[in-house]
Amino acid sequence: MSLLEQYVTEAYDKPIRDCSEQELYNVLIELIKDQSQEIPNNQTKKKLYYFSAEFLIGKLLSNNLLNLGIYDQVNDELIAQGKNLMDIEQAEFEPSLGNGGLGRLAACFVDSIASLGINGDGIGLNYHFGLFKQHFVDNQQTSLPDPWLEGKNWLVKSRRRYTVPFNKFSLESTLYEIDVIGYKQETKNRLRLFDLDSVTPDIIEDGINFDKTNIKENLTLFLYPDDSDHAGELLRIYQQYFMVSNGAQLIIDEAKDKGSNLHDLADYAVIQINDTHPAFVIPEMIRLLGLEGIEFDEAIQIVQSMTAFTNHTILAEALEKWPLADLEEVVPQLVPIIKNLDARMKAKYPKRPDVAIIDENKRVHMANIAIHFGYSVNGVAALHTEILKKSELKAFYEIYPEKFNNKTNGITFRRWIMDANKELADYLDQLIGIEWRESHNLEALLEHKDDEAVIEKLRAIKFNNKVRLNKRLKAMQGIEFKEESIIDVQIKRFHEYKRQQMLALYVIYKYLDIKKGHIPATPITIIFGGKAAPAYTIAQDVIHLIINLSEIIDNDADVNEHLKVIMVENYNVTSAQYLIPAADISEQISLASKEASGTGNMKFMLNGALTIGTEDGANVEIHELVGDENIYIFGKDSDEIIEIYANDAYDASVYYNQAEIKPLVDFIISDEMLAVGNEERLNRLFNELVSKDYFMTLIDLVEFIETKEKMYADYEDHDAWTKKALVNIAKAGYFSSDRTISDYNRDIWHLETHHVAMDQ
Ligand code: DL6
Repeated sequence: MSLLEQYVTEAYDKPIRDCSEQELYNVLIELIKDQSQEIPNNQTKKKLYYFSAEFLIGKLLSNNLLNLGIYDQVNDELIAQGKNLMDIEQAEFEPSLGNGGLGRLAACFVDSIASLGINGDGIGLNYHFGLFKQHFVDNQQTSLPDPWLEGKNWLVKSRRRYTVPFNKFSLESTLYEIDVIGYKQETKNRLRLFDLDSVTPDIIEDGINFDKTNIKENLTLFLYPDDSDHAGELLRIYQQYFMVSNGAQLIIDEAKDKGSNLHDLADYAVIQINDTHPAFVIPEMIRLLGLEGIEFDEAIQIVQSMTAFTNHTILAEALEKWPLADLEEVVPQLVPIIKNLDARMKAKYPKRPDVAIIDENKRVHMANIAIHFGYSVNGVAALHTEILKKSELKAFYEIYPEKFNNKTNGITFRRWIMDANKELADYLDQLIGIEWRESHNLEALLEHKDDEAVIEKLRAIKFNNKVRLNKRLKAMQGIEFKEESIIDVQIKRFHEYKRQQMLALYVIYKYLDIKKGHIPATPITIIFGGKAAPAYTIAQDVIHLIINLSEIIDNDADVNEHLKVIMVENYNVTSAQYLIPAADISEQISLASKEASGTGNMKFMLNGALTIGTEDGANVEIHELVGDENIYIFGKDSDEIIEIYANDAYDASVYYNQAEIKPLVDFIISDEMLAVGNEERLNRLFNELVSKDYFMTLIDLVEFIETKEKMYADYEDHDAWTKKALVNIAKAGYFSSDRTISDYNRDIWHLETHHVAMDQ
């Protein structure tokens, strides 16, 4: 009897073929958890603690089977019994513990850290309802709780509990852990998520609204609760402190268990702060070391020598600044420490208010704490790091040039090709051998660039992935597209700088052009996916515009045979795993200088989609790798955009009045649009675009349209197109997160590894 049969018999006393998908899921999760329990935790002396508000891990069933090395065995057995893993995985709820790129990066990183045999755990919070579940009503986004904890999940309750002191009360935490099984590794790591037993859904009123003042009952309900009012701001501070205080207590305990006297804590632990949300770990660790009898000056030194910071954005709004008064209200014990750190920096740099921790408005700059009192600051793509050095963090770069380094982001190939695109992965095995599964080096594929059979097979795989996506969209949203169409995808958080509104204006262009009788040679399907923050009105207006466009086009018999627009509901990691392998075109069209890196761009490339993009974030590095002929670059570059901002030289109305642009923008408030849409939302979006347009949608619009038209025309030469796709796949190896993590480890963490570092 196989292991799976044993588990099935014990749980349900019937053969595999008679079990439901749900029953098989229940059995498999237990089987995997038991197998993973057999694997010892990585016990090397020094350990990385990766602190992050988000870990967007996605479903884990397939990924864990893959990393345990039993995917094929289990899948074959299931197939023999008339079952398959993809159907079974439908029973798994996707953990909703992240928002976008930052959280997904953290998930790729924990996978790579474990797969390289590095001792490193993720530290975060166990949000019961995640970010939110997106649901469309009247062509608009609504937000609902996302109850991912229902049913069987991967969490294992630990016996560790800590007391976290707040101003008016203390809270005792519960720790849940998810095993992170590295790819074919002998040891494992953990994702450690702190929670509170008293948190309850009972206080949710409607949608995602709840009493923000009831901390004991709301603390870990949602990720990024609305902080547009005072109570919301305080709640964010409660969450952040709860995460870091628990994490810091855990670090001290684990180091002591291994024999640390805490003076040598930096020999046992290194902390990576993922963006500013966990930056309170610095004053908290100093405070805790003080309680352990370590002098203040020494505590600062210890913490500084073990803490590194990653910046993920140059948008000022995301560089958190908390009012000192809020900290007095929530965590008064941190205030004297932060004031002391601030006073030290003001004494050292008296003429540099731009590097102060507490500014003249008594706001605490979280990034500034992390930069002064950490030993490393990194950006996430070459261009991003240069922009940090030249402008956003210039003042700090002048003081601490040695702290700055770049770590271009990466993606885990285990999820983003081996799991998401099994047919392509298996075909690559046949073509270039299986070494790529460990090395992630796919360059050998280039030798097959002129092999017609290979080109044909790659196209067939792409088509099969379109069929797979179509089935899913039909099941999830009752939507179908033409499988022979060109699939053009923009999936990411909704934000004006990412310029989904520019692609929506292109849709309007194409719609009007088809109405004029210009029929595309191949039908076009343009797919959007992503959530807009509930307090971000304009981003929601853009979603509304897209859904309206989709309705107008669907109902227009002149156009619907040739153009389809789809807005994927509740876009998440699972839907990305269907969308990316099916895509022909990857939309990476942010305003240059604003996208720190992007990681979707890398996933599309790896799966053979061609990028249309600006010279922004990691697009620049993709461009360098694949060469001009295998990517479609357009628009102003980052130097030009930075200069325009510096001179306040953008006037949206000048662009709006151009003959090519005006009809497209006017269509937003046309009778046709107003017949299906909400007047207030559409007017607001129109006015924003013509009078403000802070992220310069219109500046690149004409060039964007020309580039898209060229791209669609090029698609008609299927062989030439697929050759370009092949080059993209072959060059994607650099963007493996194993390479990124090897770089972090080589330059920042200096931890033991049980895997030969990748040679790129
Ligand atoms: O570094 C991961 C990811 C980048 O790829 C994206 O370019 C960037 O937008 C994203 N940053 C954030 C910042 N969030 N906050 N707060 O998500 O990080």
